[in-house]
Amino acid sequence: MKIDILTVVPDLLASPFSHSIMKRAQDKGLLHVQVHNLRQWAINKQAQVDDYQYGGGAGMVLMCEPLANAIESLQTSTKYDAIIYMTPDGKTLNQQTANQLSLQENLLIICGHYKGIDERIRQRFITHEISIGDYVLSGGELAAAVLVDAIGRLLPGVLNDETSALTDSFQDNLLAPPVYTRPADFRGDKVPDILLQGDPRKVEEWRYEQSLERTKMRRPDLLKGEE
Ligand code: 6GU
Repeated sequence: MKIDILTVVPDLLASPFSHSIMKRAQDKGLLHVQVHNLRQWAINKQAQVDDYQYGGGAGMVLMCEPLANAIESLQTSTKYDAIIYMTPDGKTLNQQTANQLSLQENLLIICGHYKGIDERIRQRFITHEISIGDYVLSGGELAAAVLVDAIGRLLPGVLNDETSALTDSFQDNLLAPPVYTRPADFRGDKVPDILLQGDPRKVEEWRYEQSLERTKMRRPDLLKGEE
């Protein structure tokens, strides 16, 4: 999968994909993330990409021309399956959306900044608008990093058996069960016996019960099929 990201602050996205699982995904050739600086498509020598909003009010808006030129220029070499705008008024990201997007070949992610992007760009080019939760970030970059991570780890071959996405929280609308490692006795707090006894069927059953219990207590909305 190829993911292009368009931003006015490319430095913010320099590190998130250069470590751990995202790095491995790229090293294996399963994921290719490319960050593009919107100022490459600025409208003048001042490298202008934003302007005051019509009607007045605080905050700058990313202008139509740099965005349109950037998107169209990237489209000459890539046919995008989705053009995603990261915005707090978008649809809240969940595992189902991450799963669906992980099946695509080419994604373009646009990061807003300041007050956002001109509405006409949203209507003309954007196919998906995604938020990562009900709070406001100062730009879409960190949200884009979250989205790429959530998608990237689902690509076939990225995770090995031990880190398999199949046992994640949310993958079956249940939270993950508690986990333990050595020692079996930490200051008198013991690991549940069933995990030490070596019966895989019993372990699986116990984990499922724990998942269910934890979901009932912490996220009953998930059991009702809500989001
Ligand atoms: Cl995608 N962008 C911004 N600026 N703030 C957010 C967000 C996105 N998702 C939640 N808050």
